Amino acid sequence: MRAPVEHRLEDYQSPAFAIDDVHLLFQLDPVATRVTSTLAMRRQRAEEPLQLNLENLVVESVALDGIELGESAWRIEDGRLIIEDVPERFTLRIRNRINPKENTALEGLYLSSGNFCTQCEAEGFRRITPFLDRPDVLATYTVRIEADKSAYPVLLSNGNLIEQGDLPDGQHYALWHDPWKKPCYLFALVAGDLQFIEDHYTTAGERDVTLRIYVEPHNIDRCEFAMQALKRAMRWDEERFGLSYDLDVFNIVAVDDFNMGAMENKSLNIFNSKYILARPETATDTDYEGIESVVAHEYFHNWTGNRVTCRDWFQLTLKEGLTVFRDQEFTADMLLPSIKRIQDVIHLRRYQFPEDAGPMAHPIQPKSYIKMDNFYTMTVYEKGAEVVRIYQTLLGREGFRKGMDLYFQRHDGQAVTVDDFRQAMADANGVDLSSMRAWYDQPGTPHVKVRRHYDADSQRLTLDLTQSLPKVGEGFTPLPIPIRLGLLDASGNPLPLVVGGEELGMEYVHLFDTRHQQLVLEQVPEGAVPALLRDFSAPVILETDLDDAEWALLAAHDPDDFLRWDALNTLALKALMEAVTAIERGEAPAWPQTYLDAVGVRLQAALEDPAWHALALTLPDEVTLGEQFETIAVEAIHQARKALQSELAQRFEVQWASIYDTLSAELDQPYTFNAEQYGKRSLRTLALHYLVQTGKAKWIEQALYHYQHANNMTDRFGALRALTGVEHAARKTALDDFYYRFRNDPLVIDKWFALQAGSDHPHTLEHVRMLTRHPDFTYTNPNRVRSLLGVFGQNRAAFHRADGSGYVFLADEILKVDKLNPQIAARLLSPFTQWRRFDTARQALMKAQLERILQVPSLSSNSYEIVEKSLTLS
Ligand code: B3K
Ligand code: ZN
Repeated sequence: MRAPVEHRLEDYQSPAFAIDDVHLLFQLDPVATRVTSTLAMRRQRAEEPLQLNLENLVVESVALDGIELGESAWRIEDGRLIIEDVPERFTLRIRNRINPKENTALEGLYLSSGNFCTQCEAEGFRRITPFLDRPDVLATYTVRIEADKSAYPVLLSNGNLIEQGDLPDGQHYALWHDPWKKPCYLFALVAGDLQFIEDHYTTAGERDVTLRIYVEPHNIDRCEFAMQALKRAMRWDEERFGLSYDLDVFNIVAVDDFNMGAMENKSLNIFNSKYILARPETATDTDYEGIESVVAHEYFHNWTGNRVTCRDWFQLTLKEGLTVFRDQEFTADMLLPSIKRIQDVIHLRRYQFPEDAGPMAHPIQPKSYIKMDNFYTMTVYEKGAEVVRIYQTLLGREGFRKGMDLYFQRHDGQAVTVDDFRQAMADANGVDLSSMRAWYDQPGTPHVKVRRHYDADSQRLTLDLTQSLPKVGEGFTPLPIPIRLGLLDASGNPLPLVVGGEELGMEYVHLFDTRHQQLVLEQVPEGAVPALLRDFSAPVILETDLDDAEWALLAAHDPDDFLRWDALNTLALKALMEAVTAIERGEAPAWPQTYLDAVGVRLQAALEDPAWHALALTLPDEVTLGEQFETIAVEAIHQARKALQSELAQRFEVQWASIYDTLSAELDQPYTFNAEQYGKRSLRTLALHYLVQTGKAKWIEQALYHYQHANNMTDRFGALRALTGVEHAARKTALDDFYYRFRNDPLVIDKWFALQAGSDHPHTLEHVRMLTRHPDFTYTNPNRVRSLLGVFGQNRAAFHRADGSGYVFLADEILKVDKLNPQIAARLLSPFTQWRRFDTARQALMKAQLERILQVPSLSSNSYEIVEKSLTLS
């Protein structure tokens, strides 16, 4: 059995050598690209040999200070090029060869639609040329690209274009220089037959920046929204954080084959085309929102990531948690803050909480890894962003800004740690934030239990607070948990908060930072209800002793948009949990009147705030519901949710119909992506879903009509989604039409695959199996693989079929992907990691597949790490 190397945070050593300057020459060829790298190097520690990382490349020659080294002076061992004797300062020149065409892992230099592109984070640069491939080695780069001019008219790299010209034999070249020191993971190169759109942005310091988005020629009419989003992001970062762009050019390139969403390479961002290309006919509101936030996210990295980078990969959340927080704040400002917050919390609970409860749980600063790529996780990104948000909650926006200013003042041009960030926040505000360390060191979602004691005589409401961290157990270190709270009287009117004789206003943030605490609220009238964790002020699971009537009061009256949503959601969850238990006992579910009444009230008011109501009237998803149980009862959960959906559909059919009609009239206008239309479309689509759930032919026909007459993808796809849930001829009519209409549009065809893979049709497994043989399915395009196999793995009913056939199918497919693209394969494994949560029969079936995968001798170390941890950790 292999012995994969585990990298540990505690083993960190600063680099033995510095690389001050890098010159790269690329002679591009699809199967045999030549790279010549000239490195100005400097020894930083005595008596150590020089060891450069390398992977999947052929070294042809090595020269030191201009003198060719014989084969005995260097050797390749365990992924390193080792040279024993080197002086204090020297120039190293390495020539090597790589094969971009065979590179299906999409790391390093590879081809996408025949164009060259790169992905180096985290450790892909070593697949381009031997290097000190670690983020704390910062250098300036000069890059010369030579390629066939007709096949690759566009040649791009980081920084400024210095020179370009023709060469003999139909070749040409371009010379790029990036004046900013950077780690090699931010290096990028693109060469291909591309067209661009251009725009300009003038910074606060009057710098004129040329902005370009490069795409394949047939996509040139889909870039404008991304360009405008980029300009909005540039403006916002200046206004909110005083951060301006620092070069005269900013280029974005969109490619079809990309492992992640996008990459923040210095001045040459490379994007998955999914996060650039949009036209109303092909992209949904969700797609538009995604594009705006990813464009902003990558742009924001220019400061949080590039100018100040990570010392090592254990610090990833330093740049990712912070940049996600920044893009969340940006989107909140562009759309509606409370809507964005609710969306983010739904997402966190749906994807991060299960990760934090399972075998892959890790602190936002992981302490060890086998493959770093496995740690680009919801925890590092989204929980990391929540932890950054805690600083802002504790320090206020102004205090947070002071901390950011000091962080850049101290660390611009450096590779630093999460501790440096925390220290800057603390020093800028003159406070001690050392207890925040606990958020970085411990895995798992904290639980906060609240029990109330009311004393009518003294008018005191005592909140008994207990925190725990089940993932860590008894020995956990208490976390500083900010609880934003308010108080409502029995009729829902806000009450002032009085603590220790002091009036604290209508809302305040209580810092709960020990295992137990009592918070005594004074002058509290009988029947008052505390509103806890407004705005989701910390990423915790809150367990209160509020009853349904109190939740309903909060749902109706709390001034905080998030908490009102959360209260209604809690009522829905409670109703669904009882229904699951009933179904398991063989009984029919009974729906609590309090909840049904609360929904009725919301429906009356829905048109006043469509966006919020679309979120509030959507039932919790099956995964979030499953998280409420020790053992996930797949069928009962599925049935309970379906039953409640049809209950709400039938009971409120008249209201849904009226909402649908009113919004249809209001939306009879050309499509624009803005908060208002977005909200209206969401609510109208939801209404249509419920109407279709009544099972009445007239509503199915209406959905088909809606599908056929839509003037934008949001509406068309919304109707199609409603139809894929029903057994009716309209389902096939619409699906077939959709395919033929968009068969030449890969991003839309991804939706077509995803819809079928996520469907709750009883034959979904058979459909998905057939779709793997569809001419448009390919194992080499990550978007397509995710659309079919990724979505299938998330489909509770289909993947978890009781006979285990879903498990066998997905395991087989993952093994195929693993041979081509280990990073993607490792991600597809994620539904298997949850195996301990299911009934014993399913556990055995899932475990058998994990064991089978582990036996495969050629298994990638990416997949090995996930499978091995899933089997051994809980
Ligand atoms: N920093 C990149 C992610 C790179 C992933 C490498 N496996 C995208 C982002 O977070 O902006
Ligand atoms: Zn990022």
